[in-house]
Amino acid sequence: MARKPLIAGNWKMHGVLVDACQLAAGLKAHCRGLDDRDVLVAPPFTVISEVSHILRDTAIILAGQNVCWEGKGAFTGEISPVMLRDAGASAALIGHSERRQLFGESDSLVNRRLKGALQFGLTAILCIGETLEEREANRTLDVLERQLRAGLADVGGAQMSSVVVAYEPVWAIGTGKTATSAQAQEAHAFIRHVLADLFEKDIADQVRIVYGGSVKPTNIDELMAQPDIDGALVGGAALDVESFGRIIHFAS
Ligand code: G2H
Repeated sequence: MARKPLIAGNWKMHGVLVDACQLAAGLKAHCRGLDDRDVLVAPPFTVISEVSHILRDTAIILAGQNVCWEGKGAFTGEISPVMLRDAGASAALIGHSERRQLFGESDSLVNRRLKGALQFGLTAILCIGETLEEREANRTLDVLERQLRAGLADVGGAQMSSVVVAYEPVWAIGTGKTATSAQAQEAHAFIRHVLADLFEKDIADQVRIVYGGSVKPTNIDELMAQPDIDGALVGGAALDVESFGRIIHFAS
């Protein structure tokens, strides 16, 4: 089965309401008539509701940049999957390297968040990726396998239709350095191989694996030409509507 490409924009901690509204309105114009690919944006929590209103008559998917595993409760500072849905989101990024590196999120916490997202009906975008030190020590594949197996622990094959994997090498995030398309393809093929081992080949073949790390209008076409790259998770370039528009319209 052909996998529908997914281009996702992660706005990170950028912009206040006026910027978010402007970006959403611009994005809407760029996505008109595009139905052979999915477009997703992950705005800061505080503006999701307003962005959802602007995008209400489009197919653009909204995501939280993280999510708690519980529907409600005494979890100060967290946002629940129920709240995300209420604000208009249907997906959540989980385990982004900035969460892992700057906020100490462990593989087991990532797994808890992912299971919570699935339980409450969100699509979970599981982010994995190695650091520069790990790559230089030839540990890339070990790290990817560990993060995948731990992140997807106790997840059933039937739930995998609601999971997207994002491969984001930490050394390529916001640094201007992009993995070469060959490096990215190698990692994506390995991820699919691990998924086939964890579930079964048919399921692994259906999971979308997107690449993130300094994706730009100038490298998207080559990345998307790789057989196991099903889309992109874009940070910096997603804040500029023209750049993101060009990325959405990658040459297929
Ligand atoms: C990786 C990516 C988006 P950027 O974090 O998730 O950001 O495109 O700025 O490297």
